[in-house]
Amino acid sequence: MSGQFITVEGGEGAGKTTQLAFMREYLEQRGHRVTLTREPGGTALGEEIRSLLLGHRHDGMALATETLLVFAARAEHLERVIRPALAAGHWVLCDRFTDATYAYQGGGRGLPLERITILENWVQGGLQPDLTLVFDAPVAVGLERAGRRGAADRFEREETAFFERVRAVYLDRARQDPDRCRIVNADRPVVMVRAEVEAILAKWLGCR
Ligand code: Z5A
Repeated sequence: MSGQFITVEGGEGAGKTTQLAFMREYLEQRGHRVTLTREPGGTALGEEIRSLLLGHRHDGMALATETLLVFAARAEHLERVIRPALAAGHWVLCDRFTDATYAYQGGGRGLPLERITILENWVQGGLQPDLTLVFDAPVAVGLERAGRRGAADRFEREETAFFERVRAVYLDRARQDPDRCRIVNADRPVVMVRAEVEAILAKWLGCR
């Protein structure tokens, strides 16, 4: 089987990183070679861009700057990590991708979605994830979990309404694209979420 591109999405503290480790284990146990990566980031330059985006040195960043930085990091990531890994037959597991831009810059910050689509078409050239898991939990639940990690990043300082808009866009996109997206109820204990994720992967693998 050729490489597959799987992304995980969701609001803060939805449990993406936790479940990605289980997903990697599940796929490797079935003989797949896995490249686990994240956005923004995934390359040396991308991680530098990530620290500009998440840190507090540039709190007054223009929305266009923020969006272009996200796509600059994505262009590097696609060129240096994602496309080569897929070409080598790896399964790429990516913690956030372009759905996050629609959710955060589009939903959260109000950037017209068609501008994101222009950048998406340019930078991705038609490449889309084969499968996207959207981890969904009430905003308060996710923020409480994320808060356990300590200092808030530039996004985590936003007000609750921002995260409600982010959540709404994620759910909307997932419902509009059911072939690619699965919504996972993340407001349950880790083991229950893991069981659902593995069931989704098992079914999906069975159809490949
Ligand atoms: N961003 C953007 O604006 N535009 C874009 O295009 C992209 C990103 C790609 C970085 O994301 C930021 O970049 C992000 C949007 C923006 N906003 N922020 N902040 P990130 O993925 O690095 O940051 P994050 O969403 O804050 O990730 P996170 O906090 O690491 O959340 P998570 O990965 O979903 O959760 P976790 O680390 O697995 O779990 C968090 C805690 O909850 C931890 O203590 C776990 O042990 C616990 N946990 C996990 N699952 C459970 C369950 N089921 N029950 C109870 N406790 C749990």
